[in-house]
Amino acid sequence: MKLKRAPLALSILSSIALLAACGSAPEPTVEQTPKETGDAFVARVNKTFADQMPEATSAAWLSQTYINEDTARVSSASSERSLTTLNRLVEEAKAVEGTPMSEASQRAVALLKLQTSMPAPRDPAKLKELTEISTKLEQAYGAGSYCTGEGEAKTCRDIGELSEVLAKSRDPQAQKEAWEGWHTIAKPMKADYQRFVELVNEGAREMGYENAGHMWRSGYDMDPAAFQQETDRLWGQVKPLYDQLQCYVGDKLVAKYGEQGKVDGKYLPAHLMGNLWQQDWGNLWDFLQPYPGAGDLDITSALQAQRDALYGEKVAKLGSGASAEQLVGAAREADLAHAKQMTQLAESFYTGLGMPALPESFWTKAQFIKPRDRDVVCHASAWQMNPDASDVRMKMCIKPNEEDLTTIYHELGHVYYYLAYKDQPPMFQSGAHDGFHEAIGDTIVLGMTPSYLQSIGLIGSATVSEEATINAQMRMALAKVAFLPFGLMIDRWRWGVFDGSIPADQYNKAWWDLKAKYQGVAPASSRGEEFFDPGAKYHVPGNTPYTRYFLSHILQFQFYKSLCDAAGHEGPLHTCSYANNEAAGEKFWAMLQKGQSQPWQQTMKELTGGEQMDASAILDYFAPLDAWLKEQNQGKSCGF
Ligand code: X8Z
Ligand code: ZN
Repeated sequence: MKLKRAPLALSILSSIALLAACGSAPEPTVEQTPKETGDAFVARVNKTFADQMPEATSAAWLSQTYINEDTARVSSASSERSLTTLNRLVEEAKAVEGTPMSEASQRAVALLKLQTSMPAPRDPAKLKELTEISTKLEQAYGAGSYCTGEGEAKTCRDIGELSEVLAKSRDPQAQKEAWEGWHTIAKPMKADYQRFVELVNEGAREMGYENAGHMWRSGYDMDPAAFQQETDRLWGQVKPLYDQLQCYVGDKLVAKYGEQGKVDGKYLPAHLMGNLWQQDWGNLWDFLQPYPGAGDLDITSALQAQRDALYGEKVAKLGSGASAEQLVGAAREADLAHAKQMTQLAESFYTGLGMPALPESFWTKAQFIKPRDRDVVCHASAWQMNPDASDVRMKMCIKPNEEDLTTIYHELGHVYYYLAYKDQPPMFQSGAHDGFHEAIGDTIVLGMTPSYLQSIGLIGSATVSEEATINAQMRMALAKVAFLPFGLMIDRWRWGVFDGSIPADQYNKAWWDLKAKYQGVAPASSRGEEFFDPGAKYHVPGNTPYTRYFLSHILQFQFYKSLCDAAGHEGPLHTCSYANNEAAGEKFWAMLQKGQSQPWQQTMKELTGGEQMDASAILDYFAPLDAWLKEQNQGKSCGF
């Protein structure tokens, strides 16, 4: 995740270089106060962002890794300063708009207003209120836990523990309780969120947008209305594949749970999907795998066994007289050592492509596992702390399972983007668009074929058979295809909230209408307006735009295909691994280095040869599974 776009930055030197590159500005006459040229203005903006960045990122890091009132105060104050500065610069930019300046400066000026996803009102009191609400919402999510019982008997479970129930328990009652339990944390957020919407809309309007959603859609080097249509077009391309998967899975749920396996005979029940938000169905592998035993893909068991072995070694060293406290300490040490080991594994994929090793400070400053002594935001994120990217971090609460392993690859994708574009001026230190940023690590994950997994010792053997292929495809589809409509619906909801077509007294109804429409998912019992279910998903209280993930799930297959071409792969797309291929690595790195310095269409062209986002690569990849699903679903009543 990109930071809440606390402005990014680079060095003063590069700002001066930018200044020297200009030359088209008119000489000021003697009588006039010298007017700042567009190029000089952009250089000043870059320097301002560079100067602010370390303090702003440290304040945000603290408020997410030590949740308390003090860090909330410091973080809100810091974001108040950054947003006030941004508003001032946006105002000052008007003086240079339309005057002669370099192409790069023109682009920078056009991008200035989009430096935050939280446009703030000019009124200082409202701006302050907005930063406080935003910190409060994010910390409330991070500290969220579900408690039952009273007094001595009171027990609380956090997001990790509740997620574990959905992943592992197959008792519908226990799953429903865990799912509903987590959603209780969001109820108190509703009033704050409503106010948040009013405030960001005011900020967006003052910057010349219709509302905050319109502003979000304006960040794609194309007309915002055309962008919205683009997302519809892409969804139209992949929907038939999703529908097949939804039908197959619904059937399996009914086979497992009987009538409770579907809601109203067609929807997937929200609490039975192995994930709090039904965005990834991989945890249901035990009863969804097409051919049990065809190809061993149980990565979670392998990781768990590695971690347990580390723990065993530490316990053995302690000897038979170890105290309970020492054993707890040994478990913590094993958790941390193993989490770092998982991260090194991910790093080795990147270095295998010729990319640099992570800086030493990454290993001491990142948060790998959940601290025991305080609340933190466990939702995974990657951080560029300073303009020269000498301090880059990841923040996770890693557990030894497949989902977290792939999330590490995802986060390192962000980190490698930071490292690659560090020499761009601050204004261009960003993804070609936000979907690109989200797609990097996932493109790496697509290169983790069964034979690669075998080569790194995570699976015993990479079976080659048609059945093993379908198994491997299903494993990928439960993560990637299941995600697609979820990636779309979150911002369909927020765009409606921001433009007023979803009023506050219909927040929850609209949420579930969209979940039904796009995902074919429904809650087991009714969720009225007393709930605020959107708040139970990090990106809503965290105010992270979400369409980026939908785009990423299309783009990563396009990127994968290009890297496979660069690696000289022949044969079906899904069999390609470009691991350790330096030609693929060079092509990837060249794209990352461009950052946001040019329209994404150009960057796309340089990597893929085309200028459009397009779903043909993902469809090509899943062609074997698609054919198989159609056969399985024949004669069944599909559709929702
Ligand atoms: O939020 C994330 C990353 C951080 S950018 C862990 N993702 C989305 C989510 O968890 O909802 C990655 C996939 C989708
Ligand atoms: Zn991400």
